Amino acid sequence: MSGKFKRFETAVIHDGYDDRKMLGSLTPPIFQTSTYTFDSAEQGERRFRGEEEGYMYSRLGNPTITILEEKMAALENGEKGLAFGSGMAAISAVLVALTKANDHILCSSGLYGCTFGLLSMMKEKYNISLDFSDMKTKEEVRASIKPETTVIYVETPINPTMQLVDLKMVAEVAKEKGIPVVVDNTFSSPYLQKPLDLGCDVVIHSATKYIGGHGDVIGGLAIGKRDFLGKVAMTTQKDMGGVMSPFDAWLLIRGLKTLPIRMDRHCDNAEKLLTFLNDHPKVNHIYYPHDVNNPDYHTGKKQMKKGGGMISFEIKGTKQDAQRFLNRLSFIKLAVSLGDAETLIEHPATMTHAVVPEESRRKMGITDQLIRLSVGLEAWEDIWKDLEQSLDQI
Ligand code: LCS
Repeated sequence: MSGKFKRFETAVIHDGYDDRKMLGSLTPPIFQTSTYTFDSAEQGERRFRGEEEGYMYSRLGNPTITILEEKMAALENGEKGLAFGSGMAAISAVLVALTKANDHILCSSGLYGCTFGLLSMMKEKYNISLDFSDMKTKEEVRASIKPETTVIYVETPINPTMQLVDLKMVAEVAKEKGIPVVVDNTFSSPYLQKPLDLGCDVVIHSATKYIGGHGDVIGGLAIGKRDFLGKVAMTTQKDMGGVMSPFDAWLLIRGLKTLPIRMDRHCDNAEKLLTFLNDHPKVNHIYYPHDVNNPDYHTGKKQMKKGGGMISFEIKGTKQDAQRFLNRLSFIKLAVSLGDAETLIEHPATMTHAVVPEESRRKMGITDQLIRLSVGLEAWEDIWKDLEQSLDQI
């Protein structure tokens, strides 16, 4: 851990915050201010020149947000964190900072729908070329790298197919060529997986998910080297302006305190459900990182502390059968997003990944029968009872 505390459970609560500097306030104050006063014109000049530390304007920095950024940097073992108004704001700020017209981006074989949308827009507007690779071996990664490759962008586990990419292996190949590896760590959170420790360069989170954990915030984070994120802060973050609100930072700091406890429960519930789903005659394929039948099982065991709270599976039948199954659930919520206390379920082909053209969707393995389950914190017996009664009706 790069912060004060070695153990995750302590760091998540205490790192990044010093109550002595905040009049003894146990919880961080919300600095609900847009701007900051200067003692003198000269001080204002020094701050804008970067010669003196201090706040100037909340798009350029805010003390509540700084607490969240420092906490996340400590948890991911990074030098610096930056908070954004959404996961997509974080992804776009990082990718625009790392590319220029005519560059090439090498991506994992699947991506969250809006990330795919963003990259498609960059391709169309700036002639940035894209390749998607399974990244199963060093040779496969090397073969996909071009002289104009400036970023390797990886999701693992991949939303929603749960395929995995060996981050250490990809980072080793990228190092040979001096190409930065950006990893979307949303599905794992730093509690389960630490891409920077495996040699990757930038970690991204949709903080909307496990970091917040309560379904009440949209937010994003990027963590990495001080130099690079300092550059992002003063260019694509400052000038495109996708910043977080202080109140949302406060909610995320609060959510983070229970991340290890929540994550343990998400994972334990998922492992229980896996067994029952495996045995149900209406369930076809199951995709889960720590499932022994998963072809990426060894990668999952190597780089993820536990299997996570996300399970995808295919319904035996048609698209209509999959939709009927979703419609007949009782307390499980039919909703996109993930990582909340409530169990959420969705249909990727028509919801989160509807923007991906059908052919690309098929290549990614997103069929009309695929269901994505974000396992919540309820009693697993109740979650299974609800899934089972609906599966039995197909
Ligand atoms: N990265 C991943 C892996 C995601 O799953 C999402 C959102 C994002 C980035 C974008 O984050 P946002 O801007 O929404 O904070 N994923 C969603 C999903 O699977 N269902 O609804 C949103």
